[in-house]
Amino acid sequence: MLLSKSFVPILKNNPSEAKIKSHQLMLRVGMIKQASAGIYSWLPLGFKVMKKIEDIVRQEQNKIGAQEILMPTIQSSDIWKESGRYEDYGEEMLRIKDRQNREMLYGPTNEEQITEIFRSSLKSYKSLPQLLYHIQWKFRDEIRPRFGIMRGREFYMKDAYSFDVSDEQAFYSYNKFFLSYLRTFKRLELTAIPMAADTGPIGGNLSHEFVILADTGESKIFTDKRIFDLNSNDTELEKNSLQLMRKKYENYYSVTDEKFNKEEFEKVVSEKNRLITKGIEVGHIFYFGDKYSKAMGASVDLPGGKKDFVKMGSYGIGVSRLVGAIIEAKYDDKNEIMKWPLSVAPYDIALIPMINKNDTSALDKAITIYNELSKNNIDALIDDTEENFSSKIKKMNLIGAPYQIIIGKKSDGDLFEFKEIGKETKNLSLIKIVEIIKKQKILN
Ligand code: P5A
Repeated sequence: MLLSKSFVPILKNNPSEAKIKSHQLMLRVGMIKQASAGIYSWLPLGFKVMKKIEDIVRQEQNKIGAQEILMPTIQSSDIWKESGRYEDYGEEMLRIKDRQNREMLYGPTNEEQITEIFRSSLKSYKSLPQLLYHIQWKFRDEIRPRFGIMRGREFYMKDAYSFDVSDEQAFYSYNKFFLSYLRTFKRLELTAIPMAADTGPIGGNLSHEFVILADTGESKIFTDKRIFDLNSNDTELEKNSLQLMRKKYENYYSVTDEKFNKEEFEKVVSEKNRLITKGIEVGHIFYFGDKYSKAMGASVDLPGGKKDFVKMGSYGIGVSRLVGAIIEAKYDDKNEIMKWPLSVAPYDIALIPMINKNDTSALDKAITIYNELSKNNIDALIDDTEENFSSKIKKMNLIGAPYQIIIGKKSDGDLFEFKEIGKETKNLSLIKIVEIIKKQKILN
């Protein structure tokens, strides 16, 4: 792709309305454009990153056997009246009337809708467990939308729902999502820590928030530092060790402020291991048993002729919020360098030819390199403008493709100036460059 033809409206300076670095960068490189308070259009660069994040989230859901569906954004108020949440949800719910004067709403979450789908489709314990998810826009009329897409009114969420025959089976499903979340965030190069959390309007009494550390985060957290050294691997997906895996995390004190108990914190965490800080909630999982199934009559036949309400949990990931969370974690705002993880980068590599009016040989060379990279499924962005070298580098550092090739006077013959963004330049052949990037892609 040629930069001159891409829709990447870059601003020279940080927009004054943006208070945190993710919001600043997203506006600066034209990833998003505000439509109204807390509501954004996603422009090509931002959209590309969000879709790549969505894909990783999807792959990890599929890996644990969750099945993808798509529920509507607009829901009928009837099901919310059945669960009792129509009134409880309050002002955050965007209520709409259709032309027949029927009360509808823009879904802030989908516990009711999924319970309605389940109860009208499945009747036997033999169909359980069921893990269903969708990735869909939500609307919450937040009182204080802020920090761009971090706390939007309209936002993109992956929400999954589990249906089981017993509490024991349901905890197994809960633990599967717990592990899948650790894996998802790891692939996004984020360290997200599970923290015991409050359940708020979703309900139930077992819940974990997945939080990444950031000064600009809105969640206050209290943890034992040693939790950051834990690592989960795939072999733990086995039934018994899944439970152990969650226990391993729960052995370390780690809670959000609603669950904080000073006395306990000081008793179980030695002073040198205490960490009180802020973080961004990128995911949240809940177990609420039969809260919705009982209120809405979602039951299954058990062996022996009895019936019971299904045991349910729900599991959310803030897909649009993750775009901002990755920037908060990776953007060096002092040096104005963004380095996207290769797995979600808007482009794999930036080609920066030094062009002047009378000599287009560097651009021609860039196009040849581009074609070779394309053949290898490497997505490159060429800066084909006639700006000076330092402003080209500045722009590409903001866009944040993890690799760069500079094509100038020094690139003689088969060797090119290649670098990983923010690091030293090396002179390498194109074959070697392709090999490095392909290898990195496989690791992702
Ligand atoms: C779990 C899935 C739920 O809604 N119901 C279905 C449960 N949980 S939650 O914690 O309320 O939201 C899940 C994740 O969505 C992101 N999120 C937001 N992102 C941007 N702007 C918002 N206003 C917003 N609200 C929630 C968070 O990442 C949260 O963990």
